[in-house]
Amino acid sequence: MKPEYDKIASIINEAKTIVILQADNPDADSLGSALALEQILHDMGKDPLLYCAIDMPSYLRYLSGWDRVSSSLPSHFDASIIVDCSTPVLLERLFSSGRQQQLISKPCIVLDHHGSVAEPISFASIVLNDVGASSTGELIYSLCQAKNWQMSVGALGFLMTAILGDTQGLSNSLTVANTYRVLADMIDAGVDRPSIEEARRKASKMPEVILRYKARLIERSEFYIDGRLAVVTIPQNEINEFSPLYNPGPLIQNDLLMTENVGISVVIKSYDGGRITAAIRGNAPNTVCDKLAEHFGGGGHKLSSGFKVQDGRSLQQVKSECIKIATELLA
Ligand SMILES: [Mn+2]
Repeated sequence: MKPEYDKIASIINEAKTIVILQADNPDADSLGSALALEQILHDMGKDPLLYCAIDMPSYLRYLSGWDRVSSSLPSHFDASIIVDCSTPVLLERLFSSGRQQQLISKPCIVLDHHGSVAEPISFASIVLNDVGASSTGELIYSLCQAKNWQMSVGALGFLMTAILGDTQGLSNSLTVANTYRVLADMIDAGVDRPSIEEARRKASKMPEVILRYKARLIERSEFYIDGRLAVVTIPQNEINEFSPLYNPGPLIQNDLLMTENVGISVVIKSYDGGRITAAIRGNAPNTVCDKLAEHFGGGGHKLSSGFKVQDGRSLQQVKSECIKIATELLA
């Protein structure tokens, strides 16, 4: 049993209303984990509430309950659980709203699997951040198992969705032996994996306009370092037009990684007002994504990471810096 489990259990035991927070980059792992925890806590007699500053993207709305996620922090709660995030950088919207004081003043549990971060959540009462878990979903499963907390078939389905999201259907290197064991246990417990997979596939289908947009992204992909680094930049007007329909990163990033020689792909989004974000993905053995992101104050995994810059550096500067640092890291 992990040493953090008892502290987590005591915070939950003493609380009645518990808010579950997702960071400003919700995905299937964070939403699946949040919805699973909502059920698990409800079954324990608690009053769980869901928060995320960002509207749930359309491709996650196949998870029933997504519409219970509120973009405003509840006015009263006894404790909080932050899922799939260990850095305040990704909770920027909450901090800029000025509502963080309430979060800071109550017991706060962090459940994550991203490993070391440049800036940890200083006000967390307990951090369970296990890089050995494929996903926050898998980490929550292990926690509940160890503590004998009841997981309904519905909660297990959400946890399975979380795991399948981060591991891309058990296909990427986040998948560890325990991930298969957990999935097998979930299927034994009655989770219908084919229907979860089908729901995810259906929600991932793109409108025709997105297929055509994908062609444009492919057309303007840039390749550097003898084809080992692929870069696509996305301006604000395209974020406005296409992001609500489909996340441009996943739309193009796998194809970039399936291009011969490409070791790292970077999708850079450039927002009005100077904010620049980047999603970085890698092919083994080019396991330097976390290091590239850390250079810009971001973080993540060896094969999947991201960063955000808003210190006045231009898109061109960020791109040049990316190429320079990637050259060093890949050398
Ligand atoms: Mn995750």
